[in-house]
Order: sequence, then structure tokens, then C-alpha cells
Amino acid sequence: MQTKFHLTSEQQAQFRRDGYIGPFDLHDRDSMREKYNSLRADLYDREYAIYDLPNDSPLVGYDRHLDIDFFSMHIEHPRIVDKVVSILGPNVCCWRSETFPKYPGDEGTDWHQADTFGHASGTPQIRWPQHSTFGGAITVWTALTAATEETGCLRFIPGTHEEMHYDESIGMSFDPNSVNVIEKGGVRRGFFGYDYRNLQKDADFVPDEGSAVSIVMEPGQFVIFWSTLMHASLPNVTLRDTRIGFAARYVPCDVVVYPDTDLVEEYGSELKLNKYGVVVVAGTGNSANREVLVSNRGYKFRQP
Ligand SMILES: O=C(O)CCC(=O)C(=O)O
Ligand SMILES: [Fe+2]
Repeated sequence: MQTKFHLTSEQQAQFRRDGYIGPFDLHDRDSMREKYNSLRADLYDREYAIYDLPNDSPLVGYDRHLDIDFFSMHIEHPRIVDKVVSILGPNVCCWRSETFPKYPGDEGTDWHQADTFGHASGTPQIRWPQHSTFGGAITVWTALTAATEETGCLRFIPGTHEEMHYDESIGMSFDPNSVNVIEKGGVRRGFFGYDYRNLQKDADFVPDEGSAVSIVMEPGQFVIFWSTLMHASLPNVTLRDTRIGFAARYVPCDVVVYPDTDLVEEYGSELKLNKYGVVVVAGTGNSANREVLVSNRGYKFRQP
């Protein structure tokens, strides 16, 4: 598809080979820095948030594109959506967004791959049509603050997106006391209270970190990757620099989101889906998914 900000055919080939592409520029560094200051207050204010959660829940950053206008506009920004359309085709939904803060001293994120996204809740959160040979989602991860090797940037193992080393149906147990205390291969890392190694299909599997790359990003840049790409992040070893990423997840609209689910339990919290819907960011939706047309604060999503 030729759209204003589509990926070139070279970029598409690179994406198919590596499983990621970027970083790309979206906001300039200074305006992103300034915006981040007001976003911190917006994130704390849950008046219009769709989930009823205490501010210390690990899920407070879920789906804030449905109540914070900056994120509502962000997920359908043409510079992002045009690129996602060149990967997924003309009908695209945003089904999830998440903030990923790493505060000074925080551990990194474990190596992982996500196909059904049921790894923590135990139930698949997305279901591709039956004929598809593939699953997962496209994640667009935007740096709201600088992501460096010191603040905890993402790490990818290029070309690993077509073979799953984890079985998300195995189930993991949640232990909030395990956060920030466990070292794996000499690096302090975990999966927000879970240990992703428990989902390994082969207990002896070790990710090939020797071929990993660090994705260093300026505030306001974004990177695009398959959720099935082997990815992780480094610990934040700084004393005062928070690193925070905003991940928006996209699928073709024929993917069914939260099949047969109206309550999700993961990371020690509960999400009631009564106000939830996908946002169609390009083309047309699918009657199997509830769609949100207007954000809780009144921002109207672009309609095809
Ligand atoms: O930001 C991180 O540390 C992890 C991000 C991640 O796993 C994702 O966006 O899928
Ligand atoms: Fe991830």
C-alpha cells in the first residue's frame, strides 16, 4: 500500500528479515520532553480511565489511549499508521497500549516473545483467523524519555520472530516480591512479577544474547517490531533518569480480540472489559470486535 508515510520496499524487506524496523522520528526531542511533564500528571489522573484500578497496580498504563488525548492521537498518527498498514494491510486496529516505566534502579525486562498475549492471564487475548500461519501483533514502542543502555533501552535479537521458543499456555505464577531482586545471566531482570523462563518449550533454551542489538532512542522516536521477536530491556542503572516507553499494539481487523472474555486477571490485577473496545485506525473493522469511536474524554477517533 502506498500511503504518505509507508515503509519503502527496502524497509519492508528489512522488516521481514529482522522482525523490526526503526527508530523513526515522530516528535522532536524538546517538545517530547516538555509533553512528558504534563503526561505524568495525566497518567496519574484516572478519572476517565476505562479500568477501575488503584494507582499502584502494574496495569495502570493499560489502554490510556482511550482516555488521554495525547495517546488517542498518537495511536492513529499517520507517521505510525501508514507504516503499520504497509505491514498488516489496509484494515488495522489498535487493540492495546501500555506504558513501560523503568525507574532508576529498576530491573530490565526478561527475554520474551508474545504470540497470543495469554502468557500472564492464561487465556489467549488475540485470535488470528483460522487460515493464518502467523500470530502476534505489531508493537510500536515510542520513547517518551531517552532510552539508552544506562536507562534501560530495548534489546532485540534480529530474525527471531518466526519461531516461538515459549508456550504461552503453560502458565506462570505471579510473585510481586520477585521484582527487582533476581539476576539472570548476570543481569537483573524479570517480567513484572513473573519469570518468563517458565514458559520455555525447551527448558535448556538460552536466548543468543551475543547477537542482540540495543535500540537506543531519543525522546519522541519510535521503533516497530513483531511481538514474536525475541525482545527484552536492560536494567535502569542511573540514579535519576526514568525511562518510559509507550507501546501501542496493532493487528489486522480480522483478528478477534479477547475472544469469549469479559474479565482479564494478570499481574495481580483485574481488568473488566465493559468499557473496552478496539480502535480502527485504518480501513474497516470486524463485527466480532467491539469498537470505540470516541475516547472517554471526547476525542473522536478517525473513522475510515
Ligand atoms: O519496555 C520494556 O521493557 C518491555 C517492552 C515490551 O516487552 C513490549 O513492548 O512488548
Ligand atoms: Fe513485550
